[in-house]
Amino acid sequence: MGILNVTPDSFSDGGRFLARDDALRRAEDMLADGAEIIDIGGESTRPGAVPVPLDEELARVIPIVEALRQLNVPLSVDTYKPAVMRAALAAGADMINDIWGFRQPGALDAVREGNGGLCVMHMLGEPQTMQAVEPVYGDVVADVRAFFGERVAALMNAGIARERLCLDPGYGFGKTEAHNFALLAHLADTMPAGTNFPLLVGMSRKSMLGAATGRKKAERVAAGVAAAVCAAERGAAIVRVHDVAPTVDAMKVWKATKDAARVRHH
Ligand code: 7PJ
Repeated sequence: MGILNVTPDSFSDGGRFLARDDALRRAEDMLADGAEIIDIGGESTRPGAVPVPLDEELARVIPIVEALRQLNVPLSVDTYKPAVMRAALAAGADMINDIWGFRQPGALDAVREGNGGLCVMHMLGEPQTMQAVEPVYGDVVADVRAFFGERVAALMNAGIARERLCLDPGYGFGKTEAHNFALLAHLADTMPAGTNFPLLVGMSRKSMLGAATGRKKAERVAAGVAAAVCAAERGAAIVRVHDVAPTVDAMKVWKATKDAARVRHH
């Protein structure tokens, strides 16, 4: 899954049409690099980021969904606002990726109809304040697993088919470095007992990689690729990244190794 930010700071400030052409070109590049899903986001959810008004998020995201449909690649929209979910699905989005795990009032109703994919992410607290005080868990892996169990039940009670869901531990969203690496090391254990949902992970350029390597955001590509391999080895089905080409190369090597491991006679 290639990340396509459509926030003003991610584009040359040349107005909506330039932004649209820019986004289309970036999406095409990610497809050429091997991305199989494009995740479009109109609001930065970085720790401390200021929320974007609804009208502004719609104006950023919906024209990009419409413009990218011609690429015939699954389109995901990263939003927690029910009105954006509805508009994105109506415009042809294939998936809604919600950092709030469909907990905002109206979110379940917004996605109930249709058969779009839904990514249920774990977050402790909210983006403005989640990293302001040290996040506390009993057992972070068990707590995330319990959260997933509760959200899956809520979604299914709303009449949403389980086949539409994937789960994401939400790296960096109300977690310390130790929490993030525990959730990577024990990724498969975040799955509620007896279930087998696809797992999505997003560690690309995040602070956990900086904590492990001492590197700044722009220098975390290799660290992110290593994290993606660790996640794939532990059962991740979808890896959400900025740096598609090196990640796809790594996934090809991981897959070739996995395939060879199944062959007993050599
Ligand atoms: C995530 C996300 C993530 C999912 C962001 C960033 C912050 N969606 N949206 N998982 N992170 N599903 O990319 O640094 O980890 S925005």
